[in-house]
Amino acid sequence: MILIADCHASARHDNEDEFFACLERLAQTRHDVVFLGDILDFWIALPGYEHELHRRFLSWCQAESQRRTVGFVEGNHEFFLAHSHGAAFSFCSADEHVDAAGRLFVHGDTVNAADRGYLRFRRVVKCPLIRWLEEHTPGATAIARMIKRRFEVRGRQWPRHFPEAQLDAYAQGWFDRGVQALYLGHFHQGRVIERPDGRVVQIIPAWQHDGLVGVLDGPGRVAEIRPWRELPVP
Ligand SMILES: [Mn+2]
Repeated sequence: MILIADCHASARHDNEDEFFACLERLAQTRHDVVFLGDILDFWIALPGYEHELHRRFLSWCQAESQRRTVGFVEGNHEFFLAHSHGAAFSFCSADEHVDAAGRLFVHGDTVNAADRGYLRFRRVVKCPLIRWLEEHTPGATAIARMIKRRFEVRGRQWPRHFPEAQLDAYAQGWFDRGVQALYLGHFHQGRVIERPDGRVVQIIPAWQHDGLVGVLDGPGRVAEIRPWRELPVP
C-alpha cells in the first residue's frame, strides 16, 4: 500500500505535471493507494467550484479503484469530497477511515483537541448549511474566498508546534478501540512513534517538498519513506 499526503498540487505551486506523472507511476505498481488529504491545493467539491485539475484527478481515481483500493481522507483544503464524489473511490471520508486490518487513516488537522478555535471553524465551514449556501447563493464564491484566505493565513503561521501530547491522547483513544496503526499527513515533517506493544503512529511527510511517499509492504506497520520516482514497477 502506498500512502500519499499533502501534495498541494496546483498551478500556484507549479507541480501539476509532476503530480500526474506520479499518478501514472502509481498506476503501474501493484499497490493500493491511500491519499491522506491536502492532495489538491484547494478543492470545494461542488458544481461551479471545480476545474480541470479536479476532474482529471477524479477520473484517475475512478479508473484505478476498479483495479486496486483507492482511498481518500479529506484534508483541511478539501471540502465535501466524500459527499459529492465518494463513488469515485474505494473509500472516501471527511474524517477518519479504519480498514479491515485495523489501520486508521486520517489527515491530522483534527488531532489537536486543544485547538478549539480551529475545530469550531472547521465544523462550520464543512457543515451542510455552508454546503447548501455554496450551492445555492450567488454570493457564495465570496464565502469560498474567505475560507481560502483564512486557511492561507493559518498556513503562514504553521508550523508553530507539534501537538505531541494531543496526538498521543488521540492515538490512545483509537488504540483502546482496537486500532493497530495510525497514518497521518498534515504536519509535513515525517515522524514515527513506535510503541512497545508494536502499535504505531506514523506521519507521512508532505509529497509537495521532496516527492516522498510511504510504502507499506508485508506485515510491517511502519511505512518505508521513499521518492515516488523510485517506486519499483513490475
Ligand atoms: Mn493539512
